[in-house]
Order: sequence, then structure tokens, then C-alpha cells
Amino acid sequence: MALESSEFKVDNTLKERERVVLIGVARSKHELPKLKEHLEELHFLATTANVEPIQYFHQLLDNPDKRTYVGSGKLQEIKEYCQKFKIDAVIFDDEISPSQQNNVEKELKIKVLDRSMLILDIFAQNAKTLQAKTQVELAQTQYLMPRLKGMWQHLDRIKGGIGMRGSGEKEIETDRRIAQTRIVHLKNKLKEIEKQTETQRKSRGEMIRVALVGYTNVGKSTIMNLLSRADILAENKLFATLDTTVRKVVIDNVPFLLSDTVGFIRKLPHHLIQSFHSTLTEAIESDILIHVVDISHDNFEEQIQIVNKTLLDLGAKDKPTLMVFNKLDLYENEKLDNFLFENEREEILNNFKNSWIAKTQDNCIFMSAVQLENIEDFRNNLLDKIKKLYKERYPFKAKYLWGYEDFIG
Ligand SMILES: Nc1nc2c(ncn2[C@@H]2O[C@H](COP(=O)(O)OP(=O)(O)OP(=O)(O)O)[C@@H](O)[C@H]2O)c(=O)[nH]1
Ligand SMILES: [Mg+2]
Repeated sequence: MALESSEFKVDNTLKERERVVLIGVARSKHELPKLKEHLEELHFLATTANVEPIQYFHQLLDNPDKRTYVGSGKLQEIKEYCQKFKIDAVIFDDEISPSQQNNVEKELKIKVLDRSMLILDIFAQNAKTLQAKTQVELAQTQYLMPRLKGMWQHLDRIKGGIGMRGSGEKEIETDRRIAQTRIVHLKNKLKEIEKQTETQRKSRGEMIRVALVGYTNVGKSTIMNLLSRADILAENKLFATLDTTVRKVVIDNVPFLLSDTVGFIRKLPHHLIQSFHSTLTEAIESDILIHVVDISHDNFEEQIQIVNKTLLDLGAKDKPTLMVFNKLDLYENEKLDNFLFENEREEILNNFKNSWIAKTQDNCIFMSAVQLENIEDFRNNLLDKIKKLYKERYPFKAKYLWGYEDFIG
């Protein structure tokens, strides 16, 4: 029977409410707590993508298995579970190779994804503008390219006959060529879009540019709305914001441009960073960064490091930065034991604050963007930074704006 090639294309996109199992590997016992946190984050990513995580599986392995990532015994265990509980897809916490994906798919006979694919899926769901849509499609196509081969090898084996192999290979070539042409087309389209945004950027004139950056879901858009009344979607989902929004803000006679952009996450697919480079330009070219942190998150210190590393990779690290330790209300409610006496709570909180004040050389603010705690301090601190820069760059304008006294000070 002749088989239509399209019958065998592996459709790895997730459908709403599909039941998924999450899989992670720790290289040592010591890594287990970290793995648990990573799987919890993967769980949050999965629910953001509108699917239902049903179970976690993990394995201790010095090195992930070259063929199937987890060992054969573990894979068998996962297979039995998936059959018994009617699981639609498994998602690996790490990026798996095209051949690993292919081998596991053949064994489990359900969809196999990894963290990168899941993130790409969420980006695709959340992309609203032409630029974001094009950037996501470019990243997806680039991600898929090396995987096309795996799909066709899979097809060859199913067909079984040596005589069929030639046609399979030809099909890989055709698919690759189509993907390649699409990549060139998408890159050109992005260049066109970027030309327009560049003109917009250049026409903004002499204004200090401030960018909100940080891990995803820390409260960047909430703070943007607070300062600029911009009405940007802020919700308890990862990657709610994919585009960059820029608003002119004037506080106490001080005009500046404030931008809110896509959040970062660990293991952000390399292709995504590349194709979102232009969206991140606003942050890369800004004068001041507001690095927002969710201190109620168990893993906030690691999140700070991931953001710093991403900024370094983007060439945006050495800028005046105000660290905003946000969600102070949640920290107080969830991290401080309710049975402590009030003075004990205060002491713990002060110690926590002081250690970060020292680490950031006093460049930080503790606040709650939702409960409106400490907003005045935040605004004043930010204004000081903007004014300082403004005075350095445009001394005459600064004098005009704030008068001689302030200009001297
Ligand atoms: N309790 C509490 N919740 C907050 C605070 N700030 C933001 N949130 C909530 O945290 C969630 C994420 O906020 P966003 O402003 O969308 O975060 P973001 O950093 O823009 O997220 P992405 O665009 O997805 O990267 C929302 O549900 C907010 O209401 C805060 O200070 N306290
Ligand atoms: Mg946002």
C-alpha cells in the first residue's frame, strides 16, 4: 500500500487539555532538589500552554542515555504509566536531540517534546503582533530543521523496504529546502519590520531610556502599568508579554521612555534569543535597567543569575541598574512564619533586606507592585538615576527643567 508522506509527519504541537507526563534527569543526588524546582517550573510552563501535567518521572543518571535520554528500564516504566493513564504526550525538562526524540517516540507511540519545544509552543500561542509571530515562526522553523531528518528516518523504518529509502531521503531534501527557503523569507520579513521600528526609535530624540527586564512572571508589566497606566496584559502566566511596549512617562517634570519586554527563563531556546534580538533591542540600547525580581519565588537567586547571564550574552550588562525586589507582600505572607512574634518577623525581614542592600551596593528597592507598598521610594530612586544621567548628557536642559540648585546638586 502506498503511504502518503504527510501521514507520518510528527505533529508535536500540544492541544488544549492534553494529559502530559514530565520527565527530568539529575546527574547526582545533590542535584535532586534543583531538579524538583525545575520540574515545578516545567509544570507551570505546561499549564501556561493549557495542558494538564499528570505525573513527574525522574532518574539519577551520570550521563543521559544517548539513545533515549532516560535508561531503558525507566522508559519502560514511563511507557506502562502512559498506556494505563491515557497520556497524550511526554515532556523532557532538557533539550533532547532529534534522534533521542525519535527513539522515545517510537517506543512510547505518543508525542515527545522537550522544554524548548514547549516554550516555543507558548510563544506561538502568545504572539500577537506581526513581528512577534514572525520571530516565533523563524525560531520554530530553525528548531525543526535538524529534526526533519529524524522524522523521515522513522518513516523509512516503518516502510521497511530498502527500495523506499531513496525516496525518503529525497523527501528530507525537499523538506529541508522548503524550510531553508522559509527561513530566508522570514529573516527578510523581519528586516523590513525592524527598519520601521528603527525609524520610530530614532525619532524619539533626547530622552533617557529605561527598560524593565527580569525573569518571566516577576511583575514587569504590572510595574509598567503602575508607572505609565499603559494597560499591558499582566497575568499569572509565563510569557504574557512577547512584544516590547514603549511609553513616554513624566514624573515630577522628568520625562523618560519606559519599555516593557519579554521575560527570560532558564534554558531559553537559543533560536528564540536570536530571533527575539530585535524585540530586545529596546533593553539592549537602554540607558538604565530596572531588573525586577520576584522575591516570593523559592528560586529567585538563580533567576537573578539567569537574567544577568542573558543580559551579558545580549551585550546589555554594564548599565546603571536598579534592582526591584517585587512581591514583598507575598514574601511576607508565605516566607515568614506566622507563628513568629512581630519583632522576630521584622528582624528576619531586615536581615534579608540588608544582605541584598549590601550585595547590590544600595541599588535596590523592596516593594509590592500590587499592594502598592514602597512605590514612592521606587519612583524617587528611579528618578535620581534618570536625573543624574540627564544632567551628565544634557546639562543645559537639566538646568532648564530643574533649576540651578538641582543642577548643581
Ligand atoms: N502578590 C503580588 N503579585 C504580583 C505583584 N506584582 C505582580 N504580581 C502578579 O504576578 C503576575 C505576573 O505579573 P506580570 O506583570 O504579568 O509579570 P511579567 O514580569 O510582565 O510577566 P511576563 O510578561 O509573563 O514575563 C500577575 O498575576 C501579577 O498580578 C506583587 O507585588 N505582589
Ligand atoms: Mg509582562
